[in-house]
Parts: sequence; structure tokens; C-alpha cells
Amino acid sequence: MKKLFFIAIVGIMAYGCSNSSNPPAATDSQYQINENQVVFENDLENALAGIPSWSNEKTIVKMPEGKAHSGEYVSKVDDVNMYSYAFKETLENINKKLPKSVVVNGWFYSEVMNPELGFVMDINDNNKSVVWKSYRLMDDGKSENQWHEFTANFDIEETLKPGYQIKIFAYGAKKIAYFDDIKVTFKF
Ligand SMILES: [Ca+2]
Repeated sequence: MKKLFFIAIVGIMAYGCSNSSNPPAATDSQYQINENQVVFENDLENALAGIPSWSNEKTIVKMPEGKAHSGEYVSKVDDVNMYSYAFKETLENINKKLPKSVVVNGWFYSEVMNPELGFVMDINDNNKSVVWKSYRLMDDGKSENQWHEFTANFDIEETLKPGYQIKIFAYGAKKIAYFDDIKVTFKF
């Protein structure tokens, strides 16, 4: 009887442990902080299933254990895919107001020093570019073969219309780089 009780306790402990060691739930969420701020977060773990407002799933790759910044999945650019997984949405689907600025935060890992590696914000009217801005990721002496966090602030001075489309993505100039945990914040 004593032995059975012991097994039951071990069982409960094992169950409790395995529960608590589970990784936190993947985030591919959209949430509104207030009427002046909308956030889209994506850790790329569910990207292959297809997430509204995100595209270019062909760049999603599974990394060996411990190599992704979060979980197992990242977006890879190389000489075949020059553009990364992208946020793509019509402005009126994001908020009733039009954005004054966009902040892109995330993590990148480049296998080489690549001065052209950048994150791009493109706002277009039926594919005719209205705003195009690029943020260079390796300008301030960031080293290769290491994950680095970046924050790109894109101010928008141009007059926008609700039907314009915004695209946010990385450009690798045919060199290998990885991206993970992308957060896009729209400010209105
Ligand atoms: Ca990830």
C-alpha cells in the first residue's frame, strides 16, 4: 500500500514537471494596445500553417535544436529567396486610422558581414510604391554568426489612403541570413 502511494506521488510529480517544462505557447498574435497602437507579433513557429497578414512561407525553415532564436522555425534568405517572410496587409484592415509610424523589432543572424542586409517598409498603391524605406541591420558593427536584436523606426510623412498596402520584410542581397521573433507596431 505504501509503495502504491509512492508511485502515485511520483506520477503526480512527473505530470506536474512535464507540464511546467513545456515551452510557452507560440505567439502569432495581433492585439490593440489602444486606439493609437496596434501590434502584430510572430515567432514563426506556426508560420507554415498560414497566418493572416503574413506571407512568403517558402522562406520558413526548421533549424537544428537550439539554433533558432525561438522554438525551431525561422525565415531564411539566400541566393534563391532574396526576400524574407513578410508582413503584408491593406492599411484599412489594420485600423480605422492611418499610421504615422511603424516600429519593426526582431532578431537576425547573418552568416557573413553583409552591409546590404536590411529590413524594408514598402507602402504601395496597387504595387506603385508610395513610401519605401530601408533599415540597415549590420551598420553598427554587428558581428556575423550571432543573433542580434534590432529595432527599426519608420516614420511616415507621406499622405496615405486606406486602400494602400503595406509590406514589411527583410532583404538579404543573395547572402544567407535568418530572422525570428518579428514584432510590428503601428502607431496612429
Ligand atoms: Ca522561431
